[in-house]
Parts: sequence; C-alpha cells; structure tokens
Amino acid sequence: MNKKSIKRYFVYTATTALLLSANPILSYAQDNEPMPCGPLPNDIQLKMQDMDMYAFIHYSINTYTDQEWGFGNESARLFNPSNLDCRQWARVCKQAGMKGIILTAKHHCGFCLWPSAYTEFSVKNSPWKDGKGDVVRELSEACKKEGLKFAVYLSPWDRNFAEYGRPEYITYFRNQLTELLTNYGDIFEIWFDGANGGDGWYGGANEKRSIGGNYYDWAGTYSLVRKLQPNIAVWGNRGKGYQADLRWVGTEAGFVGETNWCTMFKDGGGDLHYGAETGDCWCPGEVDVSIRPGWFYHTYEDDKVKDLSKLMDIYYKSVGRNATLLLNFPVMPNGRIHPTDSLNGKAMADMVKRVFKDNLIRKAKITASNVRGKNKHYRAENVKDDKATTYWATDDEVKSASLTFEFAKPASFNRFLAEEYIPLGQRVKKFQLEYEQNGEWVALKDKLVEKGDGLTTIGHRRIICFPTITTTRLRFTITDSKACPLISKVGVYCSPED
Ligand code: FUL
Repeated sequence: MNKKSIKRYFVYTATTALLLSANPILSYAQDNEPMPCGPLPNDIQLKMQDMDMYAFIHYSINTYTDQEWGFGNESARLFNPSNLDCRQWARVCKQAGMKGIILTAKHHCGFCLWPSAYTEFSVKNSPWKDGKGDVVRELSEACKKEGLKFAVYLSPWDRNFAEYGRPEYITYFRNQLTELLTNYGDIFEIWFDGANGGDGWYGGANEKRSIGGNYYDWAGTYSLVRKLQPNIAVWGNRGKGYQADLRWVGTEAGFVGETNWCTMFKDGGGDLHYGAETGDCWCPGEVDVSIRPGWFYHTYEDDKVKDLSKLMDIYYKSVGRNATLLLNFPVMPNGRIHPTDSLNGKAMADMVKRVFKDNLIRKAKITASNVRGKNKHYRAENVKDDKATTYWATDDEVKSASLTFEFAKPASFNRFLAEEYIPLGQRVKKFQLEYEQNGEWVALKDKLVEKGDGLTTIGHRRIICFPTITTTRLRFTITDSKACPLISKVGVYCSPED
C-alpha cells in the first residue's frame, strides 16, 4: 500500500464504523436495538419536526391594494414601503420562538419580491430603492444575522403571466425556482401553494384558465428543487414519481387531528387531518395559520390579532399534536410588522418557555412494567434525560406497558407531554393516564380539556391539557401500539393558566 491508499483505507474504515454506529438498522444486531416499524422519516423530515415552529411572512402588492389575492393587473409602482426593515421581521419572529421564516417571494398575483430576470412585474420596477432593492436578499441576510433559517413560497399559480396554463409557463416557473434556489444560500423549505387556475389578468387576456392534473409535472419540478437544494423540505403533494416531505393538514384554522399519524400513502392518499395509520410513506403535518384573520395585512384587522390564549391553543393543537406550526406574520405597507402581532407572538414564546421549563418528572422515581431485555440501554430513566437519542423500550412482544412516576411530595400539574423515538417509526395507537387519589387509581380521561378522540397517537410530541391535579403517583400506560413502544421523553408541567 502506498501512503495515499493507507490514508484512504483509514478514512474508509473510520467512516464505516461511524456509519454503523449512527445507523439504527445496521447496528441493530449489536445491541438488541428494536427493528424499525413502518415507514421512517428521512433526515430532512426529522430536522423539520425538531424545528417545532417557524414563521410565514405574507407581503406583496396585495399589501398595497388591501387584497388577499391580487388579480395580476396591478402596477409594480404600487410597491413603495417607506421603512422596510427585514431585520425587524426577523427579530419579531425570533422573539416569537420561530426557528425560521418562509417568505412569499411570489404570491398568486405574480409580483416578485426579488428582481427576477424573467419578468418586469417585480421590485425592479417599483419606486422602492429606485428599483435596486431585493426583499428576498434582505430577508435572507437578516435571518442569517438573527440565527434563523430562511425559506421561500413560490406560488405555482401566476395571474399575471401571459403564458400561464401553457407549457411556456412551466419553463418560466422553473427559471424562477432556479433563481430563488441558487442565489440566496440555504433554503430550508419550498412552499408550493395549492390554489391553482381560475381567472386572472394573464398579460391582458383577462380570462379564466384551467390546468390539467399533471400541468406542473411535479416529478420534474421536485427533482429540480432537490438537485438545487439537497437539504430542502418540499411542502406540497404526493403522487406517482414525486413525494413532498410535509403535508397540509386540511385547514388553515390552526389545528390538526388529536389522532395524527405522520404516515400517508405514496399515491397521494391518506387523511390530511389525521394521517394514515397504515400509510406507506412518512409525510408529517404542518399547521399553517395566520396571526390575523387574513394572510396579508389589513388595517381593519388591527384589533383582530390572535391573543395569547388563542395562540397557546394553536400551539397545543399543532406542536402538541405531532405537527409543526407555521405561523404567519403579515407586513404593513410601511414595511414593518405591527406591534400587536409582535407583542402577542412574544407573549406566546414566553409562555411556552415558562410552562415547559420545569419538568416535574425529573425528580420522580420511575418504575417500568417492562424494559427491553432488562437492558440498561433502554431503561425507563431515559424518558427524563432530555436527550432525543435515548429512549425507554420494551421487549418486542410487548404492545402494552406502563411507566409509573412517584413523586416524593404531592405534585401539582396540568400538562402531560410524551415523545416517541420516531427515527424508528411512529408506533403508539392508544394510551391512558391515571393518577392516585386516596389510594386508588383515577383515570384522567374524564378531565381532559379536549373531549375528542382522547389519548391516541403520540409521534414527535403529544401534549395533553387538563385542570390542575395534585398527586403523588401518575401512571402512563400504552394500551395499544403497532410494535414495542419507544418513548424518548415524558414530562409533566404546571402551567399558570389551567
Ligand atoms: C392559500 C393561499 O391562497 C393564501 O393566499 C395563503 O398564501 C395561504 C398560505 O395559502 O392557499
């Protein structure tokens, strides 16, 4: 072996060892690691789910015409913010606990917030910065400075472009995608809205245009996106030859089903709101909702900004139900986010921090009804170490098992949180919570704030709200699971609001 090949040999063996220890399937045989169950998330999806919350920013010509959907015949000269400050948007979002921002680079009206080389309908023909400005650039830089990730929304429907509905538009659309995914650094998500076809200006034609099912050739478009940005999460559809990483949850009101599977069907099937228990691919829900009734800014909605209690409700019904939260902040015509939106967003983040600061489980003694292979590696204490990589597991044949938490002194709490180790699949179908009162186990299910499906799926994170109880013992029983349950975290907390 010459020097070069010796070096190559060492790099090869070290990499193989690393891969073996990091890859759950390959290292399975070594330490009795549970086998994966059903479809699994990819690394991009795992990272997205760990982000919990990220922001949408809706800003376009609509901001200046007081509309939600521009027709496409507006003048680019209307775009004239007096005090545009992307750093302020990034700060507002960061204070609201958002880990990244998705900007409407182009909404349905077709106006581009960046100086696209392929259209005249953009910031380059606006009075703002004498046509030399680029909102996409400014926000991508502001995000970097604030330590946030950056992403874009590019509306497939374009009511301005003359060729919309014809093959020429697809070339235009992909040219614009290429600009956005090449010139602005790392993009964490691409959002392809579902509103498509209908009436519009279309270069003066002023008509209705409908498109066929495969008009956008999503298979080709997704592969272009992934070639340009290998780490991007695609939000959108599933079908033959193409798979989005995240799915819509079927409503824009800010909630997903209590029962919520991350799995769906590759052919596009599955319930958007509840997922598909027997699905054949991983496609978790993303709850998109605006902090105001509309997506774009309207002065008449200044007193309709969602308040702390509404925002917490949304948090529990999205992040607390195995989904991510995409919360929209509209920008005002002056180019800034309104102070009420900013204050309410911050109040939510502060409350989330406050509620989930002190996990009472940390001081509790934990007893498990079963521990996989009686192996320390899978012990019950793993649920309180705050490490996403460790978990409590049971033997393979066990589909029902419990953890009992014993508090040294009576503990008062009103929130329960559980997380599954999802890199090996989503498993739990049903669980039960009981607490001890006067020497007897009392079921918590009758006290739940939600009177819906009850205690069903867990996934990345499930949070249960109930009026404050005081007890010395809590029992968490998984009563049905697709395979042996793997629980990486359990928490109980006392929120100041019941
Ligand atoms: C919808 C769009 O039509 C709205 O204008 C908004 O952008 C929302 C996020 O998606 O489908």
